[in-house]
Amino acid sequence: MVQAQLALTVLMGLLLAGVAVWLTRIEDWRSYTPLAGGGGAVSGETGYAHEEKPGGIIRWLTTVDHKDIGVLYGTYATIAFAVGGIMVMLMRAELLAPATDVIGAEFYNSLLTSHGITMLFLFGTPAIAAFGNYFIPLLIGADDMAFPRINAIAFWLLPPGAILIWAGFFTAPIASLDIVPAQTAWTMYTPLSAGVGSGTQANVGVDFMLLGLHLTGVSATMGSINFIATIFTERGPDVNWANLDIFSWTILTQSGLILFAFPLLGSALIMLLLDRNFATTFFAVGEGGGPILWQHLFWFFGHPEVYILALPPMGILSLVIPKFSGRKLFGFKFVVYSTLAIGVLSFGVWAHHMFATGIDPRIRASFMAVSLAIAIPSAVKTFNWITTMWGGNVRLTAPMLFCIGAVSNFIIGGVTGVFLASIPVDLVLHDTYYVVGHFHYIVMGLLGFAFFAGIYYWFPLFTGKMYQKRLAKAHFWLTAIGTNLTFFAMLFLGYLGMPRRYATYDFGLGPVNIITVFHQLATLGALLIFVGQVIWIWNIVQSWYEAPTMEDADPWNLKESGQFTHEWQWHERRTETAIADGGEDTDEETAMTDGGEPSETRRTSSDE
Ligand code: HEM
Ligand SMILES: [Cu+2]
Repeated sequence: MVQAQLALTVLMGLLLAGVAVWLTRIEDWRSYTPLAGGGGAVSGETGYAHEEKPGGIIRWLTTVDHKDIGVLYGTYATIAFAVGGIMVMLMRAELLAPATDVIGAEFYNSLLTSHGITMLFLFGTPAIAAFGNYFIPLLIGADDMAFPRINAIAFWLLPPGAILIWAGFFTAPIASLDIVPAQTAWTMYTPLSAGVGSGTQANVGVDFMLLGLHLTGVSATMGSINFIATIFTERGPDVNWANLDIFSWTILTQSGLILFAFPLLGSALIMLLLDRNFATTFFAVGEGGGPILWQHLFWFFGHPEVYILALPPMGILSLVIPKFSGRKLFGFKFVVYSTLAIGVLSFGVWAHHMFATGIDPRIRASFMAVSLAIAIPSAVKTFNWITTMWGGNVRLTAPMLFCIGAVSNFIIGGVTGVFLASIPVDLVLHDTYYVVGHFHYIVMGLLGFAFFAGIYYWFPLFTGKMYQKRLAKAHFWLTAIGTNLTFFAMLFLGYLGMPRRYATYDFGLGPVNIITVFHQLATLGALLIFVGQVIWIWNIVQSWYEAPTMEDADPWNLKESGQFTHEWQWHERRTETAIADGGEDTDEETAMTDGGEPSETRRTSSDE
């Protein structure tokens, strides 16, 4: 034992020495950062600072350029989306029939836990950070984020976070390690997750997951500080509070929410880790705060978290819808006010997740009132989106289709939320599939759709190319039909009394036949969504590599309606320099090592 530890220590020492040697051998790696040589980030010329970008993998490991970091976040989020999606396909396969006959209950529980955590923490937040990093500096006319290095650190905390969160799946096959994935569900309710006593989750896999979550929380907090500092201090000379774009407003509000919510999650996670490993009794039954304390702490973070995820996608909708309606966003000011109102109110509703726990009915009623109130600013946004389209010159491009889909889904998600916010209804529907249907209408129906709207809208800016429109429409219709099939079926399942988080519904009571049909419809819908996403990936990758480069920097005819905003102006400058440079026939090889972004290469070469 001692010898093994000694050997391990020596090995780790050698590894560290190796890393140190490797770092010194990378020739002058400091010069790759924008602040080197007199502060590139504050120099007037955008692009100048990144002249010395190294090629290949080193570039991506050392980059502090906001656009590169945006790409890293985006790639990371896409991988997490795929992992979470494959997990849920296995779960849907299990639910095709009442008995547990496909993957087994324990594995189902592990997948359920990881699916939720993956989609919220490894996909949702990073996907928003991808848009934020790439576009906020362009939208507000900044050269980069306020703290480029902190930006890079925030991203690089995420891969270890994912490895820890998924650790149990890698180690489970090695029986001697005895580390299995957590089965706590994403809410990690105690006493189940406290791991004290029989029948609870004492396995080290849970500790790994908690530590991984902690890393993602630190990452999100660092990112939010960066966004706040950037939007406050790095705006270009012609950008002020009165004409700040709507997406930046939502990112600013969201960052404020993160700043108050995520540190609280971090503290709660530490308390849980202490309860698990150091015999403290914060959440112990009958002592300390008890399991209800965990629920308060978790949901004080958890409800703001749902708006942390929802506000920036709402910002994307507010930004894209006017572009394809040929007119300005209706009631811009009120959309901003409603964003701020949601931000404030979202900290006053957390106990609507705890209506069924037996908390004081008077407290419960006040949470019901605030929860109903938060529907008002949400509805203000919805009406503003609809009024913007009303009588406008609507063009049904792929981004616009996804926007309309997102608004429609959000209406169903929001209305079901209002149902759940009223105590008597919630007491019937709590912990049924109705809740699952409600929040998936929002997380898939609003967030997912808004992300796709943003991706298609900015794809020409990002790659200088156009996606294949037919495939994009196929992607939309498969996703729209699949989403509504899956999650509307879940609303019915909830009414039928199907509890959530079960691997089986072979209960021997209740209308099992009808429940089976709705579960099968939900699985069919999930399959449609899955096929849609395969088409999406194919479209993006193939168009990126093979579509011809566009010379027109205004693919959406934004100039016509006077909406050729900052980021497109930047794109136009870039396109023009590239063409003046005769850069079209850039060597394919360099384009590839540059991360498949040929226009980037051309810009750099034109700067030299
Ligand atoms: C119109 C505003 C909304 C209202 C009034 C509302 C209300 C509620 C209520 C009362 C519950 C608890 C149901 C239960 O467990 O019995 C709930 C659950 C949930 N809501 Fe909403 N909601 C709203 C919007 C949103 C948004 C925008 C999101 C996500 C971005 C969201 C995500 C969730 C999630 C994830 C859960 C389930 C948490 C869990 O137990 O795992 N909701 N909602
Ligand atoms: Cu909530």
